Order: sequence, then C-alpha cells, then structure tokens
Amino acid sequence: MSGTDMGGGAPINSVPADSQTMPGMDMGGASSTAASTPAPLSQLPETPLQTPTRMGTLVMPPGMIMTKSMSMDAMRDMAAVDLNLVTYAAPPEARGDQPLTPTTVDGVKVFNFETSLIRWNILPDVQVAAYAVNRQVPGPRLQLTQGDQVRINVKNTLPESTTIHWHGLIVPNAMDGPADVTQKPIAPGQTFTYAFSVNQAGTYFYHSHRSPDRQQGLGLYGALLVAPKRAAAEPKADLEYTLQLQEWLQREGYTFPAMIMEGALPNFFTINGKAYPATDTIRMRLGQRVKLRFIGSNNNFVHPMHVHGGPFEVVARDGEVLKENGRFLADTLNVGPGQRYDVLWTAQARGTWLIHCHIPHHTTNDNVEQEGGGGLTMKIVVE
Ligand SMILES: [Cu+2]
Repeated sequence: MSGTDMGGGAPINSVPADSQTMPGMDMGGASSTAASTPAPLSQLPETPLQTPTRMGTLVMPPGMIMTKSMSMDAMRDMAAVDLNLVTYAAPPEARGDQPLTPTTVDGVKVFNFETSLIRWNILPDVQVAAYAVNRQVPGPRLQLTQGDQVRINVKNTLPESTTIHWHGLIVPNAMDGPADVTQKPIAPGQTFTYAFSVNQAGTYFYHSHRSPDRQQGLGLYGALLVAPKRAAAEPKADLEYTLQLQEWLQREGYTFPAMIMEGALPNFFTINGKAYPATDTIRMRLGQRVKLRFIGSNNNFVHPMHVHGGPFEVVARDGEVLKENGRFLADTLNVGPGQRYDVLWTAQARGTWLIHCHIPHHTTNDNVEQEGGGGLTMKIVVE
C-alpha cells in the first residue's frame, strides 16, 4: 500500500520510535498505530493452514513444538498411531464397555483380555485409531462381587509392550501393573496373568500403566465395578449408568494422544467411547432414581460434569461409600483424572435433561455443535 499512511494520525504514546522497533525487523505500519486499532481485513495475511508433519516414519501433530534436543522416544510418544499397524476395524455401531463373562475354574473367575490397535468410530463419520482391550473402547466391563478371586490373562497383540493397572484395588504388589516398577512390561505377542482377590466394593477401573499418557489416552482402559457382599451396604437406585470420560486428538485422519501441551490439545471428547449425539440416552420414568457412576478415565482435564433437572446426591467417592453425614447435594461435580464418583439423581419432571461437561469446548465435536451439543453430552429422557 505505497503512499498510504497507515498510521491513522499522530502516535498516541510518546515512546521514541527507536524503542518501538526490533533491530533488523520490519515492524510494518502497525508500529505507529495504537494497539487497539486493528489492521483492515484486506491487510491481513492469509491464515496459514497447518497439516500433520513427518519426522522420519512418524507423523507429528500440527502445532507441536519440536526441537533438536528432543529424543526419538519423545517423538514416538506423541506421534500419530501408525495406521499400518492397525489390525481390526470395529463396525461403526460397535459399543464399548460390554460386560465380560468369565469362566469359573476351581472357584476363580477367569477373564481373557487381548490388547490391540483398532479403528473405532466415536461418531458415525469420525473414526479414530485406538489402543483397545478386546477390540472395544472403553475395554470390556468387569462386573465382580466383593470376595471374588480373579485371574485376568492379558494377551498383548499391540506392536509395543503394555501392562494393566487395577486402579484403586488393593492387590499383591507384583499384580499392581506399573511397567518397569513392579513387573517387566508384557512384550508384543506375550501373555501375562494377573491374579488377585477383590476385597473392596464400589466403582473402580483398569488402565494401561505402560506409557499411560499414550496408551490410556488412546483408549486402553475399562470399568471395574464391584458389588458389595452385603447388598444393603450399597446406596440403591432403580437403574444405573456408568460414564467413562476421554479426550481425543484427531486431525486429517490421524489420531494423536491428546495431552495438555502445544499441538496436542484435544478436539474430540467421549463418554464410553462415543461423542454426542452418538452417546447413549438414559430412559427413565418420573420418580425413578438413577445411579450415575462417573469414572475419570480421562487423563488430561478435570471435567465439571453437570446434570440438568435438579441436584444429585454424591454417595461414593473413589469406590468408598460416604457416611450419611458426608453425602451432599450438588449439580456439578469435577471429575478429575483417576477419580470416581457415584451420584444418585431423581427424575423430578418429565422431559429431556442433559448430562454434560461444563467446559463448553468439551461439548463440541472439533469445535462444532451438533443437535445442541457434542463430545461430553448425553440425554436423560424422563417419561
Ligand atoms: Cu470437560
């Protein structure tokens, strides 16, 4: 724009011109313009569109800061799932969190897990690559009773080693799962058997404890619900629903582990492996009570989970039933990574009520709302 004075009149401040410019850098006409005066639209550069980038054979997310000093291990940790290593594509309508039926051998409940890389639909038209147990996200649900003896055979068919941690359960140390701490990680193709008795009751979960920032963040977790030996010990409801939360980063068909760092921030969010409107709907009748079990299987954000239509009563935290005088009413509850809350909600009026995260970005799908929400949203329909 030669010959055009972009200054818009006299400079507002009196700082000498020298101190307003970076040596050797052309600061453009804006340097003499008050900061509050925007450049006209026609003067703005085109928005540069970013794409995933290539680091050797790895695909890195757009916007990630990468420097010479970074190790290849760090790069591998944050790279996209290698789609060539995916061994199974789940049908778009497949659901995770399916109860797993054990076989009973000499009084021990025996479960079989197989870990693998899969393709998984979080929406009918959005597919991610995921680390899965038994080809589902979340992994299968373990429904146990206090006092059960269990054996869980974990066959690892991932292209990398893994372990499983039984979050919140008191187990023999060698069964606890942290890779390179209490056990050698399970190598690809190998099977490791976890054996323990379950002496607690309540809402727990399992997850990978080998690079959990990547493996758990990409789907390797599942619910572990333990019924008390004495049924009366548990706050009762007419129906119940378990919500496992997760963040995802999917761009241009590549799935990266979501993390709170540059370039790795999530753009999709799921309850039980599905983003709204693909999430489940809870259907109940007026006056009925539902027990919602929130599981912090998410490993980045604290999600303030909110329920419309009246407060719920918080009756258990991290598997422990709260004493009567420790229970409280609330309508929004921060579900942080690793935490579990059981809450009771009574249907006080007919209609469609929402359960959703109260960070509004987490109720969008790649920043777009669909059917009034997205991501961490689901409906309760009261008839
Ligand atoms: Cu959230």
